[in-house]
Amino acid sequence: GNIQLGEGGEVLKRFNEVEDTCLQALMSDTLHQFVPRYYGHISRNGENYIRLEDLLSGLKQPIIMDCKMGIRTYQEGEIVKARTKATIRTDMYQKMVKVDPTAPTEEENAQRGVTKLRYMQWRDNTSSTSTLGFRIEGIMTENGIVRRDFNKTRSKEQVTEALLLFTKRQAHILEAYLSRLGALKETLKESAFFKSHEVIGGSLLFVHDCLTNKANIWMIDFGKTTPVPDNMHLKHDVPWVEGNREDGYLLGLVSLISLFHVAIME
Ligand code: 4IP
Ligand code: MN
Repeated sequence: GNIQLGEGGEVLKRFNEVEDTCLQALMSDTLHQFVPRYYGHISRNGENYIRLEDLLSGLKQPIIMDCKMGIRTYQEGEIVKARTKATIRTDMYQKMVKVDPTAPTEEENAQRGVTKLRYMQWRDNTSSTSTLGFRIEGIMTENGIVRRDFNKTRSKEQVTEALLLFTKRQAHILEAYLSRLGALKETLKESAFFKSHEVIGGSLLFVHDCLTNKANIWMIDFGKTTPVPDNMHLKHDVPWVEGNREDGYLLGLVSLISLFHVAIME
C-alpha cells in the first residue's frame, strides 16, 4: 500500500499534512512512548513521504493485529458533505455488496452507489466500532498470512475469539498486552495532545514476537486526527453527538482491556 522501506531502516509513508503535523506534536507529548519515532519528511521520485521508525525491526517472527479505535471512523465533515454535495461512490457500493448483498437500499441498488457517510456508518455498525468503540481490521500470523475478514466481527464473543486466535491463548502474551494497554490508558489521561485532538481512524498496532516473547502496542495512523478549538477539551469516553467532536477512543480502550481479561479466563 502506501508504506515503503527507507534507507536507514526506517519506514516511508505517503505524505499527509494532517498526519505529519500530529506526529511532530506527538514527539514532545507524554504519548511519544506509544508512537513510532518520527524523523521528518523526505522526497523520493517526486513523491513526499513521512519517515517513521520501523516498528518491526529486530523482530524475528512478528505477529500483528491492527485495531481501528473509536466509536466512529468518519469525521463530522463527512455529514456536511453528504448533505450538501453528496458524491455517489460506486467503489464503496461494491465493497458493501461484497460483504452483504442485502445491505443497500432500493435506491442505492438503482444508482449502484452510496455516499461515503452511508458506507462508513454501515461499516461502523456492521463491525464492533459503534458498540465496542474499536474494530479489528486485520491480523497477520507468523507465516505472514494476513486475515482481513473481520468486517462482521461485532459481538464481544466474536472479538474474544479473534483475540484468542491472535495470541494463540498464550497467557504471558495476553498479560503483556494487558499491562501495556493499562499503561496507555494512564498516559492518555495525562496527554495534552489527547485532550486537544479528535482521533478518528487511528489504529492501535499490536505486535508480538513468538521467539523473543516481547509484546507491544503502538498508536498509528493520524491522517484524520485533528485539533479541536482551544476552549474545547475532549473526554473520549462519552457518547458522540454531532458537534461535540467526541471519538470514544477511551471507550474502545476500556472494551479492549475488558476483552483481553475475558480472553485470559478462557
Ligand atoms: C476505507 O474503508 C477506510 O474507511 C478508510 O479510512 C477511508 O479513508 C476510505 O475512504 C474507506 O474507503 P474500508 O476500510 O472499509 O475499505 P482509514 O484511512 O482510516 O483506513 P479516508 O480517506 O477516510 O482516510 P476513501 O474515501 O479514502 O475511499
Ligand atoms: Mn489504520
